[in-house]
Amino acid sequence: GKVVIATHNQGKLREMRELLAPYGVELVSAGELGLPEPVEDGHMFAENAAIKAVGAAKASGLPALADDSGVCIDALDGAPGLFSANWAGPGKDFAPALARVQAELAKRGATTPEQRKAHFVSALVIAWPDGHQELFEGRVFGTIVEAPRGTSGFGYDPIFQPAGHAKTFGEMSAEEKHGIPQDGSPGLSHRARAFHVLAAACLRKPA
Ligand code: ITT
Repeated sequence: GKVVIATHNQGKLREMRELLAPYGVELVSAGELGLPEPVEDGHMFAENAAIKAVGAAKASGLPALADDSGVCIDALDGAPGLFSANWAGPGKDFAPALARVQAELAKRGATTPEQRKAHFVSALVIAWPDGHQELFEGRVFGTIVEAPRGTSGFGYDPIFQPAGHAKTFGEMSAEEKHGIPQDGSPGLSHRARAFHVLAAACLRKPA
Protein backbone atom coordinates (compact mmCIF):
# COMPACT_ATOMS: atom_id res chain seq x y z
CA GLY A 1 0.00 0.00 0.00
CA LYS A 2 0.83 3.68 0.12
CA VAL A 3 3.37 5.22 2.49
CA VAL A 4 3.47 8.89 3.49
CA ILE A 5 6.85 10.62 3.30
CA ALA A 6 6.49 12.96 6.28
CA THR A 7 8.82 15.79 5.26
CA HIS A 8 8.36 19.34 4.00
CA ASN A 9 12.02 19.59 2.90
CA GLN A 10 12.24 19.20 -0.89
CA GLY A 11 15.89 18.08 -0.89
CA LYS A 12 15.16 15.37 1.65
CA LEU A 13 11.97 14.33 -0.15
CA ARG A 14 13.91 13.83 -3.38
CA GLU A 15 16.52 11.67 -1.65
CA MET A 16 13.91 9.61 0.23
CA ARG A 17 12.10 8.93 -3.07
CA GLU A 18 15.39 7.90 -4.71
CA LEU A 19 16.33 5.61 -1.84
CA LEU A 20 12.91 3.92 -1.87
CA ALA A 21 12.66 3.65 -5.66
CA PRO A 22 14.00 0.06 -5.91
CA TYR A 23 11.28 -1.25 -3.61
CA GLY A 24 8.26 -0.18 -5.67
CA VAL A 25 6.45 1.33 -2.68
CA GLU A 26 3.75 3.85 -3.62
CA LEU A 27 4.69 7.16 -1.99
CA VAL A 28 2.79 10.34 -1.18
CA SER A 29 4.37 13.37 0.46
CA ALA A 30 3.07 15.25 3.49
CA GLY A 31 2.83 18.32 1.24
CA GLU A 32 0.67 16.52 -1.33
CA LEU A 33 -1.70 15.46 1.48
CA GLY A 34 -1.74 18.96 2.95
CA LEU A 35 -0.53 17.68 6.33
CA PRO A 36 0.61 20.37 8.78
CA GLU A 37 4.27 20.69 9.86
CA PRO A 38 4.36 19.52 13.49
CA VAL A 39 6.35 21.28 16.21
CA GLU A 40 9.67 19.41 16.60
CA ASP A 41 10.40 19.86 20.29
CA GLY A 42 12.23 16.58 20.96
CA HIS A 43 15.68 16.41 22.52
CA MET A 44 17.06 13.83 20.10
CA PHE A 45 16.89 13.19 16.36
CA ALA A 46 14.94 10.00 17.05
CA GLU A 47 12.34 11.87 19.09
CA ASN A 48 11.74 14.47 16.39
CA ALA A 49 11.50 11.79 13.71
CA ALA A 50 8.87 10.01 15.82
CA ILE A 51 6.88 13.23 16.30
CA LYS A 52 6.75 13.72 12.53
CA ALA A 53 6.05 10.09 11.59
CA VAL A 54 3.39 9.44 14.24
CA GLY A 55 1.69 12.78 13.48
CA ALA A 56 1.53 12.02 9.76
CA ALA A 57 0.36 8.41 10.27
CA LYS A 58 -2.46 9.44 12.58
CA ALA A 59 -3.50 12.36 10.36
CA SER A 60 -3.48 10.31 7.14
CA GLY A 61 -4.47 6.82 8.30
CA LEU A 62 -1.45 5.49 6.35
CA PRO A 63 2.00 4.28 7.42
CA ALA A 64 4.35 7.28 7.48
CA LEU A 65 8.11 7.60 7.24
CA ALA A 66 9.99 10.61 8.65
CA ASP A 67 13.67 11.57 8.68
CA ASP A 68 15.13 13.85 11.30
CA SER A 69 18.69 14.77 10.53
CA GLY A 70 21.45 17.28 10.95
CA VAL A 71 25.16 17.93 11.01
CA CYS A 72 27.04 17.74 14.32
CA ILE A 73 30.38 19.58 14.48
CA ASP A 74 32.82 18.37 17.15
CA ALA A 75 34.48 21.77 17.74
CA LEU A 76 31.04 23.34 18.23
CA ASP A 77 30.01 20.76 20.86
CA GLY A 78 27.72 19.08 18.36
CA ALA A 79 26.04 22.21 16.98
CA PRO A 80 24.07 22.86 14.86
CA GLY A 81 22.83 19.27 15.43
CA LEU A 82 19.11 19.22 16.12
CA PHE A 83 19.01 22.88 15.08
CA SER A 84 20.53 22.35 11.63
CA ALA A 85 17.36 23.53 9.86
CA ASN A 86 16.96 26.51 12.24
CA TRP A 87 20.42 27.91 11.43
CA ALA A 88 19.14 28.52 7.90
CA GLY A 89 16.49 30.96 9.05
CA PRO A 90 12.94 31.24 7.77
CA GLY A 91 13.84 31.81 4.13
CA LYS A 92 15.57 28.40 3.97
CA ASP A 93 18.43 30.14 2.18
CA PHE A 94 21.48 28.17 3.22
CA ALA A 95 24.19 30.76 2.64
CA PRO A 96 23.74 32.30 6.14
CA ALA A 97 23.90 28.88 7.81
CA LEU A 98 27.08 27.95 5.92
CA ALA A 99 28.62 31.32 6.83
CA ARG A 100 27.65 30.87 10.47
CA VAL A 101 29.40 27.50 10.61
CA GLN A 102 32.59 29.09 9.25
CA ALA A 103 32.34 32.03 11.67
CA GLU A 104 31.86 29.74 14.71
CA LEU A 105 34.78 27.54 13.65
CA ALA A 106 36.99 30.61 13.09
CA LYS A 107 36.07 31.92 16.56
CA ARG A 108 37.42 28.66 17.99
CA GLY A 109 40.54 28.75 15.83
CA ALA A 110 39.55 25.49 14.11
CA THR A 111 41.53 25.51 10.87
CA THR A 112 42.87 21.99 10.31
CA PRO A 113 40.72 19.07 9.11
CA GLU A 114 41.42 17.37 12.44
CA GLN A 115 39.90 20.39 14.24
CA ARG A 116 36.96 20.51 11.81
CA LYS A 117 35.58 17.00 12.27
CA ALA A 118 31.83 16.58 11.85
CA HIS A 119 29.21 13.95 11.21
CA PHE A 120 25.74 13.84 9.72
CA VAL A 121 22.99 11.88 11.45
CA SER A 122 19.74 10.58 9.97
CA ALA A 123 17.06 9.12 12.24
CA LEU A 124 14.28 7.43 10.30
CA VAL A 125 11.05 6.52 12.02
CA ILE A 126 8.31 4.53 10.33
CA ALA A 127 4.99 4.76 12.17
CA TRP A 128 1.61 3.15 11.65
CA PRO A 129 -1.78 4.76 12.39
CA ASP A 130 -2.16 2.59 15.52
CA GLY A 131 0.97 4.26 16.98
CA HIS A 132 3.41 1.38 16.44
CA GLN A 133 6.81 2.72 15.36
CA GLU A 134 10.32 1.61 14.47
CA LEU A 135 13.58 3.55 14.37
CA PHE A 136 16.60 3.20 12.05
CA GLU A 137 19.70 5.41 12.18
CA GLY A 138 22.66 6.17 9.96
CA ARG A 139 25.67 8.44 10.23
CA VAL A 140 28.65 9.50 8.14
CA PHE A 141 31.85 11.04 9.47
CA GLY A 142 33.96 13.68 7.76
CA THR A 143 35.17 17.27 7.94
CA ILE A 144 33.88 20.78 7.34
CA VAL A 145 35.83 22.29 4.42
CA GLU A 146 37.01 25.92 4.50
CA ALA A 147 34.85 27.17 1.64
CA PRO A 148 31.67 25.74 0.07
CA ARG A 149 32.26 23.50 -2.97
CA GLY A 150 29.62 22.23 -5.38
CA THR A 151 25.94 22.90 -5.94
CA SER A 152 24.41 19.40 -5.78
CA GLY A 153 22.29 18.17 -2.92
CA PHE A 154 20.93 20.56 -0.31
CA GLY A 155 21.57 22.12 3.08
CA TYR A 156 25.12 21.68 4.39
CA ASP A 157 26.25 19.46 1.48
CA PRO A 158 28.71 22.03 -0.02
CA ILE A 159 30.78 22.22 3.20
CA PHE A 160 30.84 18.54 4.22
CA GLN A 161 33.53 16.21 2.90
CA PRO A 162 33.06 12.58 3.92
CA ALA A 163 36.20 10.83 5.23
CA GLY A 164 38.11 9.00 2.52
CA HIS A 165 36.59 11.07 -0.30
CA ALA A 166 38.04 14.04 -2.20
CA LYS A 167 34.66 15.63 -3.01
CA THR A 168 32.16 17.36 -0.78
CA PHE A 169 28.58 16.08 -0.87
CA GLY A 170 27.86 19.24 -2.86
CA GLU A 171 30.24 18.03 -5.58
CA MET A 172 28.76 14.52 -5.73
CA SER A 173 25.95 13.22 -7.90
CA ALA A 174 22.97 11.79 -6.02
CA GLU A 175 24.27 8.30 -6.83
CA GLU A 176 27.70 9.11 -5.34
CA LYS A 177 26.19 10.66 -2.20
CA HIS A 178 23.92 7.65 -1.68
CA GLY A 179 26.89 5.34 -2.40
CA ILE A 180 24.87 2.84 -4.46
CA PRO A 181 23.22 1.32 -1.38
CA GLN A 182 21.19 -1.02 -3.57
CA ASP A 183 24.14 -3.29 -4.32
CA GLY A 184 24.07 -4.66 -0.79
CA SER A 185 26.63 -2.21 0.64
CA PRO A 186 25.42 0.18 3.34
CA GLY A 187 25.92 3.29 1.20
CA LEU A 188 27.74 6.53 1.94
CA SER A 189 25.44 9.24 3.27
CA HIS A 190 23.81 9.12 6.71
CA ARG A 191 20.42 8.83 4.99
CA ALA A 192 21.51 6.01 2.66
CA ARG A 193 22.88 4.12 5.67
CA ALA A 194 19.67 4.59 7.66
CA PHE A 195 17.63 3.37 4.65
CA HIS A 196 19.95 0.38 4.33
CA VAL A 197 18.98 -0.74 7.85
CA LEU A 198 15.31 0.06 7.27
CA ALA A 199 15.32 -1.92 4.03
CA ALA A 200 16.95 -4.93 5.68
CA ALA A 201 14.26 -4.86 8.37
CA CYS A 202 11.08 -4.06 6.45
CA LEU A 203 11.40 -3.90 2.68
CA ARG A 204 11.47 -6.57 0.03
CA LYS A 205 12.56 -5.92 -3.53
CA PRO A 206 9.87 -6.86 -6.04
CA ALA A 207 10.73 -10.16 -7.78
P1 ITT B 1 11.27 18.19 7.75
O1 ITT B 1 11.30 18.31 9.24
O2 ITT B 1 9.99 18.65 7.15
O3 ITT B 1 11.67 16.84 7.29
P2 ITT B 1 13.57 19.94 7.94
O4 ITT B 1 14.50 20.53 6.94
O5 ITT B 1 13.00 20.85 8.98
O6 ITT B 1 12.40 19.20 7.14
P3 ITT B 1 15.10 18.58 9.94
O7 ITT B 1 14.42 19.24 11.08
O8 ITT B 1 15.41 17.12 10.07
O9 ITT B 1 14.26 18.71 8.62
O10 ITT B 1 16.42 19.40 9.62
C1 ITT B 1 17.48 18.78 9.03
C2 ITT B 1 18.43 19.81 8.47
O11 ITT B 1 19.74 19.24 8.48
C3 ITT B 1 18.10 20.11 7.03
O12 ITT B 1 17.29 21.24 6.90
C4 ITT B 1 19.49 20.37 6.46
O13 ITT B 1 19.86 21.67 6.71
C5 ITT B 1 20.39 19.48 7.29
N1 ITT B 1 20.60 18.21 6.58
C6 ITT B 1 20.05 17.01 6.84
N2 ITT B 1 20.43 16.09 5.97
C7 ITT B 1 21.25 16.70 5.11
C8 ITT B 1 21.96 16.29 3.97
O14 ITT B 1 21.87 15.05 3.50
N3 ITT B 1 22.71 17.20 3.34
C9 ITT B 1 22.80 18.46 3.78
N4 ITT B 1 22.14 18.94 4.83
C10 ITT B 1 21.37 18.07 5.51
